[in-house]
Amino acid sequence: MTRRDLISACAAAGAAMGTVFGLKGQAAAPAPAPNGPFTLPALDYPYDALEPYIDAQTMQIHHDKHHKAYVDNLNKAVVNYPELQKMTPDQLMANLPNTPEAVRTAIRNQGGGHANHSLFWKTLAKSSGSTTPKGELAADINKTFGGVPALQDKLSAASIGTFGSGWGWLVVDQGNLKVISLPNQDSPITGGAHPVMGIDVWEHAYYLKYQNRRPEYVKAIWNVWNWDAISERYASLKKA
Ligand code: MN3
Repeated sequence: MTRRDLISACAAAGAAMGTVFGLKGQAAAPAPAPNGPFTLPALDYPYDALEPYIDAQTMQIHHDKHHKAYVDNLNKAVVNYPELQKMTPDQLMANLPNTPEAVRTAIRNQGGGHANHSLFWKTLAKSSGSTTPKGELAADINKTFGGVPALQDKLSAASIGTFGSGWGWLVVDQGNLKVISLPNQDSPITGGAHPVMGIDVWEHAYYLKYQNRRPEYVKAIWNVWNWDAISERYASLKKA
């Protein structure tokens, strides 16, 4: 019997078995990913809204593929944990040390990815609205850093200097503005801080347009901040 014959014989036997068990034509697929409780938020703007600073293809893949994968994998991670299913992504991050050990790493990575990107999209905008921080955020940036250019230097340096994949963050920590860098999808919330804005320096965020030129991407992103949304977020964080 040649190899080809063997394969046909096995296929025939398989088909016969399939008929017996009523599985004819049914592909052996893994269990589908649950559709919830976490869902991919829609972008508030078209993929090309941030051109030429962040290109449309990067936005599409970043949102539709990368962020979606975090959501899908988070849903898989919580499938046996009804108490985790009821939490918001931010609550998951705050309670990470108390989550079941079996899924803690998945929650940290996938839940962090979901929380971080959900914030990220909201802090970006096409060029309309305020081009500088407003209100309390503007006042506190001046007080803490000496102005927006100084914040830009500091947050850019923290982002560019992140080794490998991670984020540079502007956070509120104990009532004070601070710039930090965190690896992977670790959330500032797990460390007790509240993210105001962050720069995603995973290569998926910039590689199609900027390749290895991370500093160019980090410089470009300062053209597309949604300062209205970031300032409002800061005001509500201060109130809370
Ligand atoms: Mn990303």
